[in-house]
Order: sequence, then C-alpha cells, then structure tokens
Amino acid sequence: MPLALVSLGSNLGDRRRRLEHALVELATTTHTRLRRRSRWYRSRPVGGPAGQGEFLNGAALLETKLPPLALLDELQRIEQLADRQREVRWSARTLDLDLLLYDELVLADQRLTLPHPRMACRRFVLQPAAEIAGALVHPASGWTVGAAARQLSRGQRIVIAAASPQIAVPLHAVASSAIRDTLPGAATLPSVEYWSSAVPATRFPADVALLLAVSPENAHSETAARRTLQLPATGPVSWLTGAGGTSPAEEAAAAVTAAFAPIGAI
Ligand code: A4P
Ligand code: MG
Repeated sequence: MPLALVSLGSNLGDRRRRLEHALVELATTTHTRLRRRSRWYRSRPVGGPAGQGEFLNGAALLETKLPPLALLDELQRIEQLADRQREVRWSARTLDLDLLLYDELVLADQRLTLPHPRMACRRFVLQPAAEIAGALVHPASGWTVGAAARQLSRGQRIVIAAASPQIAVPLHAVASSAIRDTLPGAATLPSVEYWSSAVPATRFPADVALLLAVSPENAHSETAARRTLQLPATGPVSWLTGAGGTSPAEEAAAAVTAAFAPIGAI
C-alpha cells in the first residue's frame, strides 16, 4: 500500500488538542491507516504577518489506498473540522496539514505539488518527519528525509545560487541578515556564499547546510533548473520562485529561519 508522509502544524487556539484530534481523524480516514506519529515540536513562526504565536509541529506516516488528490481532499476536510481560515499567505492557523511525500511520486498538479515544495530545508518539517520516516526518499533531491534533516545541523554554509551575480548579491545581504536574526549571540554562524553559473566555475562548495536557488525562468523541471545553474544533481534545494505573492527576498529570509531556528520537542 502507498505510504504518505504528512506534516501537521498549529499556532492558533488549543494547538495540542487540535493536533491530537487531527491524528484521530487521520487514523479513521477511509482506506487509510496511521502507521507512526512523531512527538510535537515547538517552533518559531516562519514568514507571514508579524506577531503570530509559536507553532506546534509534527508528522504522521500513513498507509493509504487513496490516490494523492483524494488524500488531499481528506486533509482539507480535517482542516475544515478545525475551522481553518485562509486569509493572508503564511498567516496564523488552527490546523495545517501538508502532504510531504506520497511514495516517491513527483507531481505538479494545480492543487497538489509533490514532494511538498518547501519541505526539503525546513527544520520544523524535517526533524519530526525524520523521527518517524527517516529512510523515506525525497525524490526531487534523491536524499532520505533523515539525511536532509542531519545536513541542516552539520553543514557549515548557506549558498545562494542564481544565474547572475546581480540576482544573487542582494539575496546574499538578505540571507546574512536573516541568519544573524535567527541565531543571535551564536558563537559561530554558517558562512553565506553565492554561486553563479555565470562566474567561471570553481568547485561547488562542500558542507552546504542550506542551498537557496533562484529558479531560472526558462527551466521546465527541477533537473533542467539544476543543470542551468550548474548545481549538484542531488541534495536538497530551497527554490526561490516568487510565487504566491511572496518575493524571492522574503522567501530567502523565511528559508533561512526555517532551516536554522532551533526547535524543541515538548
Ligand atoms: N498544495 C499544493 N501542494 C500541496 C501539498 N503537498 N500539501 C496547495 C498540501 N497542500 C498543497 O495551502 C495552499 C494550497 O496549497 C492548498 O490549497 C493546496 O491545494 P494552504 O494550506 O491553504 O495555505 P498555506 O499552508 O498558508 O500555504 P503554503 O504556501 O503551502 O504554506 P507553507 O509553505 O506550507 O507554510 N512556521 C512554522 N514554525 N511552522 C509551520 O508549520 N507553516 C507555514 C506554512 C509557514 N510558517 C510556518 C509553518
Ligand atoms: Mg498547508
């Protein structure tokens, strides 16, 4: 039976009760079995309007006979039971259920993108997911969930990749400021570097914790985008797309916070 990995988040109302109730709903969803669940983790809100409350995040591993879009319908039905309102992007929410992985399916449907486009570099997603499903493969990067989670802590560098230095340099300033804000008082911070295929090639840096890449306009697939930017063929990438009304600079700052803000199990 297909395996589906789901992330759960809440930062409004009685968060824990909502999340526990969502797990009961997932466990009783038609043609679906709850195989594993993670602990709940406290995490700082990433992106969206200022002044939001702290999140609780977790993950659940399901076995399901539902096809991906039918499973998304069920996730949205459960969000509605929690009275989920959709206003501004990344605003506070009673319950958010994201489908991270569905086996190793890669999908770009209008309603559903698989793997979830922002999962590969987010600590609040990867750490709970690695606790229950570290061996699952993230098909876009070729890495396991566990390896992607470990690299966020082990890596030493933030790399900004773009087709030209003119695009990369302002994002370098954004990422440098975001890492200082995210880890104030830290003895050492990851270095911030940029990588551009327009600059005569040296070697792509090793030990990268977070790779932020500006999607080239003409690339029709992740593979093509990696080739255009001369990125490694595998490994997690946080793509800056400017989609959903969020600018690449805002996406870059959010990605740095999502990758490096510490989270803690409750
Ligand atoms: N959609 C496409 N692909 C998927 C998928 N794989 N799983 C579509 C779920 N939904 C998917 O989602 C918008 C639309 O995405 C849906 O209608 C669905 O058809 P939404 O839940 O209405 O809105 P959203 O969650 O605000 O949008 P978005 O952009 O997906 O948000 P993200 O990137 O998931 O970020 N900080 C902390 N600490 N913890 C969090 O959990 N979550 C977010 C949301 C931001 N900051 C956070 C957290
Ligand atoms: Mg969502």
